[in-house]
Amino acid sequence: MLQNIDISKWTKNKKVISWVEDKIKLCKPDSVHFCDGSKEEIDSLLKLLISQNKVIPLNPKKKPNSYLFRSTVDDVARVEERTFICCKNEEDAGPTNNWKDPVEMKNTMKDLFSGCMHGRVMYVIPFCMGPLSSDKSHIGIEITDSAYVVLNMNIMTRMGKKVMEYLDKDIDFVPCIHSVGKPLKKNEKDDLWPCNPENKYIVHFPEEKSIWSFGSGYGGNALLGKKCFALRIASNMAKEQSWLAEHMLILGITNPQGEKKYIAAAFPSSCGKTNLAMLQPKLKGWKVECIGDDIAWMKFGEDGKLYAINPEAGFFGVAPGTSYQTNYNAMKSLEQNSLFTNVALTEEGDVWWEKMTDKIPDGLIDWQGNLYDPKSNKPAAHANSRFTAPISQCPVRDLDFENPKGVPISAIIFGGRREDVVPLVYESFDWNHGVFLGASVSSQTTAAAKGEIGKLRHDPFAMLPFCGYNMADYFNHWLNLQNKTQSSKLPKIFYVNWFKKNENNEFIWPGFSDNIRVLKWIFERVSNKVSAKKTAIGYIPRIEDLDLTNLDISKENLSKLFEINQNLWLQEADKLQTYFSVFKDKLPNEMVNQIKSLRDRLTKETKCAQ
Ligand code: TSX
Ligand code: MN
Repeated sequence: MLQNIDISKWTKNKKVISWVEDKIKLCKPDSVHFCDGSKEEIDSLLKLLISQNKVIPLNPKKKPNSYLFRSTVDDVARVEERTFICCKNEEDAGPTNNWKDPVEMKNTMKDLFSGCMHGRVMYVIPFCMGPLSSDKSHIGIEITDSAYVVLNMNIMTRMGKKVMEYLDKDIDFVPCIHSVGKPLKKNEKDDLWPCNPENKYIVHFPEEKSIWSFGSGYGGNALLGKKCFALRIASNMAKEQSWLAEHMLILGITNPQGEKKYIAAAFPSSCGKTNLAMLQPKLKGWKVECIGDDIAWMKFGEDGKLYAINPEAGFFGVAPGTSYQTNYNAMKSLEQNSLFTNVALTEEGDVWWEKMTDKIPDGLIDWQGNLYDPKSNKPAAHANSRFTAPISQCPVRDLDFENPKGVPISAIIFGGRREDVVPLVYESFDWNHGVFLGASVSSQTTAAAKGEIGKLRHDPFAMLPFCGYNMADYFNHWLNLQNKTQSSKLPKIFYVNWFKKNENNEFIWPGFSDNIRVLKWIFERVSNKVSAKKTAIGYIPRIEDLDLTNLDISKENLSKLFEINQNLWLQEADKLQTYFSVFKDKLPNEMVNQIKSLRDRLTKETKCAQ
């Protein structure tokens, strides 16, 4: 049984003390552990998990200080249908979120959490999203009964003792409570991956800015600093305080003359965001450096420019597809001090996943712990298996990653996976048109498990599962930002598509390292060094302005890459209008105007050069 715990020894912050006391009473853990983030703490947690067979230490000669976790089959991904935004008015959650009344939901959660940590340790994790000393950063505390969560939060956030001085100064925090939802009876043996698949709830209270998560131990469901806090709750804070919390990578790009600019980019899943964030450029003299691969918090600086920080401290990346060929810098980042979830295990005690190497190693153990049969037609690693690696280990991490000011953003890129219609790159006419491009982000599906392959899915700003309020209000928030600064200070907005195919169903653009050619054009557009061709959908590069040095691509393929088909684009406008109709009269008029102007430009066949 739990003795009285004196929380005031841990912090002077009254709000923290009463919140933690309250949750101890509610969850009734066997003991409470206040995380300090020390090496000793992490090592002893690992020792405990190893003794319980809940983690497999990898071969230190292959992956030093790295560990493999295996989840159960019913807990392998985020659960969007179990994710809720609980604000007073349903309309404030909007048509793209699941809404529940906050009072009702709070009662449901209190019932679920009541006694849910019986037989377990309650870990209290103070964490900071963003550099510790930054005025753009925000603090949270996650209460959890999962040691896996503690280990991951230790890589993904700045956590532990270093955060306490800020809490002691009475700085506000976002309370986050998580439980795997599997209390243990006396002498009951624990599962290797405890969870409660029948009762998963990922719940956000945007008005009080708190998070309650129950029943899942996986990724974004359980590491509450990431999608729940840094996107869903932070998007609400951002709306109230005129900043942006976005599902964007941040990269620095330096030209051969040593001039540097920063770019933020938003893509739906399976478009290779992590690959772009740490790209190895093909063009001589160009350099790309990584600030982050998933989330950007952007606020206006005193100079009127938009400054971005990465609230995270690690990569929680999809493993399959990652290789030294497709993403050398990610592979270097995960060579040590990393965690792996649901990947395959080799005979040598190393990790493996699909497309890591051409040859499938002999004697693989699959993600469920069974000997792998390459003839089974099933993958050895789960399609959503993950690596957790510190950004500090990324060979091309940007030195300004820890800069509390953040980095000035010169360009914002949106994109999606489209076999047809959308050209390799185009630039918006102005801010309103750029916001329209963000709102129109869509991607064709790749995963066979989720509906048909190739189906078009709208995913505005790549924020569909992550916007913590009405998406129509979010469009409006983006439109309003232009009133906060001079238009010359705003980033230029672009749209890219690496995935156009030819009539033989082959990708036309080589992608990956060659994407630097597109980034170069964007860089030079931003510095007004290169011209563009005005079309009905936006500005596209003149072929002679795109650096195609040492690239073997035919004239036909090139023209196909930049073809704008009037009929297909009119259909595109129709599809978008249909999609936007879910927002009813909440949709900003400007979005309606943008569709109308697009149709007008397409039908007027504007082919005027500029
Ligand atoms: O990440 C990708 N990027 C961005 C890289 C910085 N991928 C992988 C997407 C799944 C996550 C890409 N796939 C990209 C891309 O630019 N392009 C493609 C399509 C493609 C795939 C293979 C080849 C060319 C294009 N070529 C060969 O396989 C030889
Ligand atoms: Mn993401």
